[in-house]
Amino acid sequence: MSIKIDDAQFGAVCMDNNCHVPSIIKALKTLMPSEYRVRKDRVVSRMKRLRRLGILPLDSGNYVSQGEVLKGTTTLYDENGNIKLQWLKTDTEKEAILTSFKACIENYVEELPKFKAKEYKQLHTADELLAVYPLGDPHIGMKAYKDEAGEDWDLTKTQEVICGVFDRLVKTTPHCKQAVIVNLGDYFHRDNMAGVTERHKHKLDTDGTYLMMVSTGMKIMVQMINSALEHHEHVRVINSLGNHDDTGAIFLQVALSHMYENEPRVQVDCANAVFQYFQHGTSLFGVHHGHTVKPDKLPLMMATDKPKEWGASEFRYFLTGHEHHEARKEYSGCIVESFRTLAAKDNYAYSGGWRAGRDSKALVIHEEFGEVERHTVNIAHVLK
Ligand SMILES: [Mn+2]
Repeated sequence: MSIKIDDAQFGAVCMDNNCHVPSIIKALKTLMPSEYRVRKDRVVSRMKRLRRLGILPLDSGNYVSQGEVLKGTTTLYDENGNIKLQWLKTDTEKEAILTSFKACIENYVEELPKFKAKEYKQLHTADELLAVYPLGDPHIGMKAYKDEAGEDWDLTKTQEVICGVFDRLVKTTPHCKQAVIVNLGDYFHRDNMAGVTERHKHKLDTDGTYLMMVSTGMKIMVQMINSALEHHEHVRVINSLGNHDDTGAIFLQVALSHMYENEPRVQVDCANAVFQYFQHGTSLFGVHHGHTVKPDKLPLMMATDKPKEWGASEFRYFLTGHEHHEARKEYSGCIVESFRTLAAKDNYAYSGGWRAGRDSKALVIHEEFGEVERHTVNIAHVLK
């Protein structure tokens, strides 16, 4: 880094040395560190510039007035060579241009609308808002290898990513009094010691033992609930049954409900059903993993399952997972949405050509107006 001396400091040195160039050079050499190179031509040209700016006096001791542009000087010397008189010639044309610019700018400012101060009014109070955190197919316990699936993925990485994304989502979501963590199913990747799918017995790519998977899954869920409790007064937890964790999801529900038994701020739903519902003001939500009913059937199913709630609600949403990609379709009376997963692609998904992006969302629901905003945290944000 080059060492510099600013105009004010340089001007002070000049004044201290009566604008005598050899003395200024000597002073600068003493004042500045040894790396600073003092050159006579630069000192002289800088003094000239500071005289034009009115920072340093001219030979006569006169200063150039601010706003005037120095064009030249006429000097009268006495018989001993001392200055008797000095006339400053300023450029009136340039002065006129500067004056007109100034007037022009002032004119523009005057023409711009001037707004009256407005009192700050919060649009929604926290009491009216619910934060919904849908967790798309976490697949905890899945293993992927970079060589065959494009990315290394294991229990450690899963924990790091899910907790990191969730923490960021909670912190960026507005202050909502209530929150619902909605596990959309396939929270756990496998549902048995053998590590095969229950229905078709396909061999799954798994990381660690069954115990290690359950232990990591519990740690992640507890971390998310505790993180949500720091930001929301009340946290509800809904766990959907997925095709990868038909029994694991039930164990998860029961274990969590016992763990938070003495915490009135946490409610854990226990339901041995693939459809679950919750309400917030005029909004009705359905939750379904997506493995037993297609999206287009869900709205009418909601109306049949919950006729009173359907009638009393104005906004209806069905949250699903299973597909691992983003899809949102509005049907008559209900929007069905599937959410992305944060999990990497295993060899099966990679080889099958699935290439969906990975992120997690928080939906903000107003008790009267339904969804009013949503926040997204892209996986790239926490992998950086
Ligand atoms: Mn899945």
